Order: sequence, then structure tokens, then C-alpha cells
Amino acid sequence: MSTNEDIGAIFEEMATLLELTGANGFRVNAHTKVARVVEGLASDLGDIARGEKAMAELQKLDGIGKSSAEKIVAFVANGAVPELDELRAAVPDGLRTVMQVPGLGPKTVRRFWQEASVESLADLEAALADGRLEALPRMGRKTIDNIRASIDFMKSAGDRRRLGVALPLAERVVAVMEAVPGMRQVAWAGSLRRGQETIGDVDILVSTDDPEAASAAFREQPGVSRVLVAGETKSSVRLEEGIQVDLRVVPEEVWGATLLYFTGSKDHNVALRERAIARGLRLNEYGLFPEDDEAAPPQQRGIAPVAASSEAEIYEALELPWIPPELRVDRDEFDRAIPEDLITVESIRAELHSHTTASDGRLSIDELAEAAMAAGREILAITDHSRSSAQANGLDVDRLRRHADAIREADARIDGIRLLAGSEVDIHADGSLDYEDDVLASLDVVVASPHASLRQEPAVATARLCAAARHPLVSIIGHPTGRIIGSRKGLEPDIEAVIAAAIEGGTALEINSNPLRLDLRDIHVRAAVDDGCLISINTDAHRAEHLQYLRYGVLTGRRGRLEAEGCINAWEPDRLLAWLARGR
Ligand code: DGT
Ligand code: CA
Ligand code: CA
Ligand code: ZN
Repeated sequence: MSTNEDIGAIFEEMATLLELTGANGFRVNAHTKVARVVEGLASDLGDIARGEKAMAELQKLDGIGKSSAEKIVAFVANGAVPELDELRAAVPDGLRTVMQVPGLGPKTVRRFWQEASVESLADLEAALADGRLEALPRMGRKTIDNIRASIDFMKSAGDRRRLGVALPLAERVVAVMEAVPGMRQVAWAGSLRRGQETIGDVDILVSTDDPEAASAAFREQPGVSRVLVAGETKSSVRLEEGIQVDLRVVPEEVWGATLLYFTGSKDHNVALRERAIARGLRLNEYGLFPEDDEAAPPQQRGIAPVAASSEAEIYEALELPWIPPELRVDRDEFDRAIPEDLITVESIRAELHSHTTASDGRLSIDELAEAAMAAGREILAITDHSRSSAQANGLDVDRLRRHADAIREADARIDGIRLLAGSEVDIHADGSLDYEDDVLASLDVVVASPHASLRQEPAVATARLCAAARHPLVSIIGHPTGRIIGSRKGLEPDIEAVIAAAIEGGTALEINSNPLRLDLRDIHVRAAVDDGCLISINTDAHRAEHLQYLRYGVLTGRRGRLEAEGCINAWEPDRLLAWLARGR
């Protein structure tokens, strides 16, 4: 994290803690505002706060007063803010977990704490069970039921990590291993290589001339909180982030067989072994061997494998094409042709869903355009929130018109990227949209997304999404279900019906690449692709770094058999622009 992000996080935490302690709304908002300002700054606050005129310079920034400036200076000088430490001491630790229960905000949590002595998740469950919460004034039956459902959902997610957490950690471990002398090959396998939305543990394989050095480097790498296994060919550690990483040291001659085995899925492996048996062969993690009815493993008897060094060679010996890891699930990857042109990060040319400071993003139009260009996009649609998303500073019609003018003015001025004026329009609970048709028609792109009423009955949700998908002025349905992985189930529509409506309306369904969302999810993408529905992969960037989420959306698309032809973001820019302009 940069200093600005650290300071932003501190002010956000202070705002939450202040709200929990019952501070007045004005103070709470002042802290939230500082967090926003700080995180959106291009210059490094560390430099400013270390400068001679730090206090004066800081107070020149919008929203930063004397006391905020003092906190920033204190943090940069000592790495601590006394007021924050006091707040942390005043609020029970367990309330942080309670705050994570979907649907519970600081105001409600404060009431539970003050009026029902809830100081932890366990307390909350007890208070639900013994009727203490229901006895509180103005506490509806429905709210209580929602809290119960949210806790169940939180628990069922278990301790799996999101792809967006596990992948950067795996990259860090791979970088450590690649630097070890004698290293030949390093790769991750398992659910991570298959691009699953959540990861149980990270599996790393290496082949090296110096196994001892590799294992030592792995166990002694920065960020290890515990060594769980320390063997010659297998080590296992827990990282400070709470995730387990397994290392296997593999002879280079059997690299392919081991990579294949540890990539899984288990079901895919089982199916491969059955295929081997049917061909008089035996497949294990050391290779594909001729079957000879001996019980002892062939590799221990000096039997030479038919294939072992590469995955492709093993698949070939089993009369299969090489199957991309994202498709290794044992559903129909053995029976269907492998898609020839599976979507890749490199093939994506357009970002069609993004936010600026006009609503809840952190960058100006120019900064976002710059960031998108740097990330290699040729087209950028700026789609700030619509008026009903008040918490996200949604735009009323007047502001929207002025914003669209500003985007078009920037487009005329900035070379190297095409900017499109758009909106992320709320889909109301009944399927109607948040702006009138004449407003929508004046835009280049309309992303219609559900943000509120995400606990609807499935049939109502289906009708809602279908209505939006059929609307002639809607280009894309954004994060169609609104789910948040591990914390909010979101809408549960009849996905086939939504796909049919999208095809009828000429609308693309989004894969939102934010690793908290991945919405559409893999199986829904697959259903859409099979039916011939167009897909749009977007990052929903609120900051420059979010543009890097693209890879998570792409992995999800690949798991859904999405090819470049079916993804509008991969089209030739002229083709995409013509498609977006239809009916406007
Ligand atoms: P995860 O970690 O729960 O997200 O899922 P995976 O798929 O990474 O599973 P993991 O870490 O337990 O094992 C990695 C791979 O190793 C797995 O995908 C397939 C292979 N594997 C592990 N144990 C077995 C097994 O008992 N039988 C077979 N056929 N394969 C296994
Ligand atoms: Ca794993
Ligand atoms: Ca594992
Ligand atoms: Zn958005």
C-alpha cells in the first residue's frame, strides 16, 4: 500500500469507529471525506507531511483541516495516530466482525452493542437466539431474519480466500522462488491455476538443481507466520494473510505429470485415470506408464513412462488435445471441442464500465483516461452512477448532461484513447430504469445494474432483469446478480430467462471483474455463451489499480468457454462503436 492508501484506510477506520462510539454525523463525515480526498491524490502525502511547511501544505488540500493535518503528520512521523489507538481501545475488537455481517451498518451495530450488550459475533448469535434483539424497540421481524440469513451465509463461505487475494500472494511466492539459485521451473497449480473464484490453499510446484535451497527459501520467505510441513520434497507454510501455501519440489523429467496432477480438478484427474486404464495405461503424478498388473508404483520399479515431461504429451497419449486449466472440471471438456480462441487479457481492447469523482470514483476524467490508456485500453466508457444511488453520489439529469459534455470535451482533446459518455443506471426493483429514455438516448453507452433490493424473490428478480435486458437503450447489464462473494448472495434469477431476454434485446451481460463480485459467475457465463449471448468483461474501475482486475474477469470468462468473438470488449473498435450506437 502506498502512504496515501494507508492514510485513507486510517481515516476510514476512524470514521467507522467514531460512528460506533456515537460521535456526531458531522465528525464522521469529515473523516470519510478526508479518506476520499487522500486516496484520490496524485502526489505522495508522505513527502508533503515530511516537508518543512507540512501543516500549512496539508491544510491547503480540500477537506483537510488542522486536526486531520496533525493526524497525518503524526502517522507519517511515527506510524501511529494517538486518536485512532484510543478509539480502538474504546470499541470491542469483536465488533469489527459484527460489522462484516452483510446488511449491518455502524448505527445498528452500535445499538446492538449499547442496548443488547453485543460485543462479538458469538454475542450477536446469542442475542438472536434468546430474543434480546427482537425485544429492542423498532426492530422488525424481517430485519432479524435478514441478519440470521447473513450470518449463515458468512459461515458457509468458510475460510476460502478470494481469487483476488490468492493470486497476488502466489505471484509474490513465485517471485521469491524464481530468485533461488538453480531454479528451473516455477508454477502455481490447483484451484488457482483453474481460475476458481475462491481458493482453499495455494499449490506451488518447482523443479530445481538445488532442492534444499528451494525448500529453505520457501520456508524462510518474508511473510510466513508458521511452517506447517518441512519435508524434502514437500513444504507447507501459513502466510501472515492467513492463507496456506504448499510447495512441491519435482524432478524436471516428470514436471508435466505433476503439474497435471496438482492442477486438478480431482474429478478431471479421475476421468483422465479412467481414460488411461481404458487404453492399458496407468496415470499418476509421476507420469503415464504402461499397465502391468503389479501393485507397486511403476516409477519405483524403474519402469519408463510413456509420457511425463509435459502436460501436452500426456494428453496426446490419452488421445486428447491439451485442455486449458480453466476447463478442467469433468463436465464436458472431454466431449466438446476445446474453444480455439478463449478470451485473454491481451485481447481486451475496451473498458465499458468505470467511475470518476463525479460519483464514487477517485479519479477525474483525465486521470482515468490516462490510467486506461496506460493499461492498454483503446476505448473507455465513463459510466458514473445514476441519481437513485445517493450513497454513491449518483448524478441527477443536470449533472449527468454536464458530465457527458465534459467527457466529450476530453475525448476531443485527448489523443490515444476513445472516451465514451455513459452511465451506470440503476435498475429499480420493478425493472424500470433510473433515467427517462430521452436521457439514456443522449448517451453513448448505458450499463444498467441492480444496486438495491437485492433480496427479491427469484421470480421478481427475473422479471426485473429481463425488463432491463430487453430495453432497447441498454447496452450492458452490469453485475447482474449483485452478489458479493462470501458475504451477499445477491439476486437469484432464472438465468436462462435473463439470457434469452438479453439475446432478444441485443444486450450484453457483464462479467464484473472485481474479485469481490465476479458477476456473472463462471457457470452463468457458460450458460450465456452456450446460448450465443454476448458478454462484456469490465473492471468497474473506481481507481487506477482496479483496471488490473481484468485478469479475474478473464479467468471467469475462460471458465465459461468465452471466446474473443463473443466478448464485445475484444472486438475491433469500429465494430464495437457501431454495435453500441444501434438504436440511439
Ligand atoms: P482448493 O485448494 O480447495 O481450492 O482446491 P484444489 O483443487 O487446489 O485442491 P487441493 O489443493 O486439495 O489439491 C490440488 C490438486 O491436487 C487437486 O486439484 C487435484 C490434486 N489432488 C489432490 N488430492 C487428490 C486426490 O486425493 N485425488 C486426486 N485425483 N487428485 C488429488
Ligand atoms: Ca489448492
Ligand atoms: Ca493444496
Ligand atoms: Zn459500477
